[in-house]
Amino acid sequence: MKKESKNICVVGLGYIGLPTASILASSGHYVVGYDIEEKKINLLSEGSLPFKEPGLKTIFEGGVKSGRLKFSKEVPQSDVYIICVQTPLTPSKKPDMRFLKGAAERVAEKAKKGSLVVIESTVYPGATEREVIPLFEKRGFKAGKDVLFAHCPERVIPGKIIKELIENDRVIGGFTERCARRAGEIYSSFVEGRIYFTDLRSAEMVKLAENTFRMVNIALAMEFALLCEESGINVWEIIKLANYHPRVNILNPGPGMGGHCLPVDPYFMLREQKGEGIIWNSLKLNERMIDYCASKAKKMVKRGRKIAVLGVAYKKDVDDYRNSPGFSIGEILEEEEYKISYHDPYVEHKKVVKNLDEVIKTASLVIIATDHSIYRNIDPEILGKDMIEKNVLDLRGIINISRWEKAGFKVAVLGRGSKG
Ligand code: SAJ
Repeated sequence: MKKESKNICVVGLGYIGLPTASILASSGHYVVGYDIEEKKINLLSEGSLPFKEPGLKTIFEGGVKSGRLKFSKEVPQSDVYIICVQTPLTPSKKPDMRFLKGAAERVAEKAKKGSLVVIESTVYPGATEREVIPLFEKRGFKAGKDVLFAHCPERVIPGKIIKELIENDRVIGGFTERCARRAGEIYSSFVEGRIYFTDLRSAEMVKLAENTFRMVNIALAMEFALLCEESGINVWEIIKLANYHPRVNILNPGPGMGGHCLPVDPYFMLREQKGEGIIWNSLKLNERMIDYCASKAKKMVKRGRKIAVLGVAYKKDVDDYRNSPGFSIGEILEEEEYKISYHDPYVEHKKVVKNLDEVIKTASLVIIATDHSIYRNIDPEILGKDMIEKNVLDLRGIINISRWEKAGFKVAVLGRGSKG
């Protein structure tokens, strides 16, 4: 596909938008990054990054230095707009399209004939046509003719965003085939993976299907863990052995799927459907895991004792704590009069202490809530020396049980039945 420099405005400079803007600039486009948060624009304009992501600093600084990456507090006129704003859930678990509609409104005010608008935000099937396109049509633009629309969902994971933005295959859905092709010209300027074309709603549904597939499979692993605990079986042993089957890949149980994707996106799929099926029940099981894990902790130590929660990031080796099981479990225990301390080597948060000794001191229980790599090799002999009681609840199945038992710990592991 031909590679031509375009004026591109990336709307929303979060975990997806900022890396995407940086990569587009390094691929020869003239990029303006816009975000509704003025303090983020100020930070970026001073050359600072609002979050850590391997490889981002180099590409970001290269783009700024080349003059191809700039930041603005206003949405500019542009050939192409790529919208990467958050699409959370409302309290009643319905898609909250406010941020997307706000961003689309600001783009519609500046769009001109020939503009291409790509939505990367995760939306429900039909959302681009129902929530975005009318904002342009009310200004006299004809969709697919005056302004082109496409949906290109992202599928990167924190910690590998730059690499995956370049290497992952992408799906592009167009309002018309021409819309999809025009979007393809932009993405093929930096995507080394394959680009697959489809229609708008299919692309919107593909994203949801990907994350729902993963969510349901993790929920299945969680259900296996609960069943194994009841039957005195060690689920971790079962998973290891079952996965030797050439066509079986059971995922890991955990204290609850966090982040802004897996516990959220499947609700977009259920938008109009009453929840009774596998997806609904998997989401409900995921939500129950927080209470289940808190009740496991309550059975191990008396009220009023201190409990150290290790890990508040939603998954290993990242600094993102959205929908974090660690904080949710800690909050339940705090309501039951336990004293809670939080440790996390990656997360910056007022409740999080970086000094592990301080977090552990006088604790009666250590809960491992995130499978950060550094927790795998903690020395229980050292860790336990300042504890009042030596109890550990491993919610991620990562510790060496015999090593902790030898250090005098009473060990409980999610999914490991008492006789397991
Ligand atoms: N988790 C488990 N057990 C597992 C795997 C994960 O409990 O076996 C938990 C994690 O601890 C975490 C949550 O699930 O709390 C989600 O982690 P994740 O690694 O599964 O996914 P995300 O949310 O970081 O990224 C997902 C990815 N989607 C798929 O793998 C299908 C990613 O490709 C998407 O780009 C991302 O959602 C997104 O932004 O949609």
